[in-house]
Amino acid sequence: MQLSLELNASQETKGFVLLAGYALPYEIELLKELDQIIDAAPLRHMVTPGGYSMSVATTSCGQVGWVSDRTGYRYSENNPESGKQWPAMPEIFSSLAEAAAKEAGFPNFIPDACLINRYEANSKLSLHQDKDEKDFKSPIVSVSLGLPATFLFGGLERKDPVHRTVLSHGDIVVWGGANRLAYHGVSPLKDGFHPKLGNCRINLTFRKAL
Ligand code: MD3
Ligand code: FE
Repeated sequence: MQLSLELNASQETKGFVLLAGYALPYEIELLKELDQIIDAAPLRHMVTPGGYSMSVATTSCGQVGWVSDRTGYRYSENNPESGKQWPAMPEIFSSLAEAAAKEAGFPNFIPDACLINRYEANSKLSLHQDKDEKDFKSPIVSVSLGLPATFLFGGLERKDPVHRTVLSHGDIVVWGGANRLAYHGVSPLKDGFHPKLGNCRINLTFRKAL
């Protein structure tokens, strides 16, 4: 009881709940599933509506996947590259995301989409809001793997001040409530070598998109 009160208090002040190292016990299983997903639905640099190729390479698993092209951003039941459905969300992915959400005070979170982002040296994600999901009441759960990255966390308006936090291998962050629509991004990744993932960072974000 005491613990959950403290968690809620820290979520109130920082805008998110960081569960440091929460995914570490599952890293082998997560990476094995990740390999299979990437085999079936290769990572690729999607094109933005503005015509730029993203420096981050993405793929998805789950009922729907996030896609971007010249016509806009959306969730799609099929991978436009192959016409096939996205790989199913592995049980270890959904159970870990649900457990993390519960820990952060969201006991009813059931993700239907997992967006997978791969960062290499200099890959970045400019400040943006996640607004393509139908349901803003559900939190977003993010699992960081591989090289550390500086995560940028702003407010509800683009001009609001931005805070920085480093996210490392195995960290899980849960973003919900009022901060679900906060501006956020990732600073250009620094070159490096991670024993399990080599020269990249992979981020899994679990969403309720439908
Ligand atoms: C805070 N990904 O895919 S995950 C994205 O590390 C994205 O790859 C980042 O932003 C990454 O859209 C950050 C954490 C995250 C996701 C959604 C949020 C943080 C958020 C929505 C609101 C506030
Ligand atoms: Fe985002």
